[in-house]
Amino acid sequence: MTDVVQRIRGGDARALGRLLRALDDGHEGAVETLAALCDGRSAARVVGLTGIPGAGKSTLTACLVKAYRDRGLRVGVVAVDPSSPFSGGAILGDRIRMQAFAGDPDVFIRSVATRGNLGGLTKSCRNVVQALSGAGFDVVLVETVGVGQDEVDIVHLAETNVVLTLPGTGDGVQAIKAGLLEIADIFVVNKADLDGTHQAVRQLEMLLDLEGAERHGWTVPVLQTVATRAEGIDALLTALDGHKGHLDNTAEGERRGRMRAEAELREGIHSAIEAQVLARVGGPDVLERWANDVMEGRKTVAEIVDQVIAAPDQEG
Ligand SMILES: Nc1nc2c(ncn2[C@@H]2O[C@H](COP(=O)(O)OP(=O)(O)OP(=O)(O)O)[C@@H](O)[C@H]2O)c(=O)[nH]1
Ligand SMILES: [Mg+2]
Repeated sequence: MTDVVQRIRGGDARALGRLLRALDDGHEGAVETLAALCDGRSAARVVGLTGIPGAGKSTLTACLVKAYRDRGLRVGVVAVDPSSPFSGGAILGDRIRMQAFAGDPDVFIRSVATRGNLGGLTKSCRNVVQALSGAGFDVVLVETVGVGQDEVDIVHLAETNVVLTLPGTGDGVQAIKAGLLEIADIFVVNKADLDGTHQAVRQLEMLLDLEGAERHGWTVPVLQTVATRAEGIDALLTALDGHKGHLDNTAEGERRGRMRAEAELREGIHSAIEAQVLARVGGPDVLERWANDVMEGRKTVAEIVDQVIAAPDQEG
């Protein structure tokens, strides 16, 4: 076992942070270190928190961190792009909220940015989730806004997905439009201190009824929380435990595990082939030149793709 692996398992947060950076930067040996770290380790419980901007995901995440810490569990948090243009300044709020856990070696928080993430957002998040598992964290909470394909992919990293909405202005429906109805294992109407909570809950329950509330033997509950006052957290934990039990005791857990493995394989193959093909035609820099060709109408994307696929191996 390498020194790094030993240090990370021993709770060295800096070593863990360095490994995560090395993975993002594609440093040599990083993938092997991750594999060694995860070797023989049981996977962490991964819970996704998704919902429209400002629904209270970060506030609720902080509540869950505290609740799991009270159970004596080690908790990791992956926040996808907390600096999203929607949230305007929310990152400061996140910092303040998470300050409560500063200095707690059993809480590890990592932000993953959407922009400038060449290796792919999902891959980057998966690396963090896996590294946290290997490092011995019991629970990993993944916060994402859940809009756009990348983020919808990310929700598949979690075993259980909590979808947040908030009362009023038809936002509940908005979340569903964003394709979140299908991925919700638990619905939470947060900000239940505001007017319209009851309607929002009813609206969601009706939508779930319409699509047949039973999914592989699981009935999606619609809960209410006031994250700023840590209200409703016990019921949420109970629902999370219930869903975990459902996954463990039915074929659903295995089905989802297989789906996750399949997605990871597809992604791995995709990036390996891309790297191979680009290396054959002279490296990733050619993309810029080709993009210009497309922009200026010299070639179509289809023509370039055909040409790339047909290109012979370069010597050396
Ligand atoms: N009234 C009320 N406000 C809340 C509640 N939960 C969170 N808030 C407030 O709502 C705002 C947004 O909360 P966040 O936790 O940052 O929401 P978020 O979903 O993480 O937001 P983004 O990450 O920007 O998408 C903050 O000002 C919170 O204090 C709640 O239960 N009731
Ligand atoms: Mg947030």
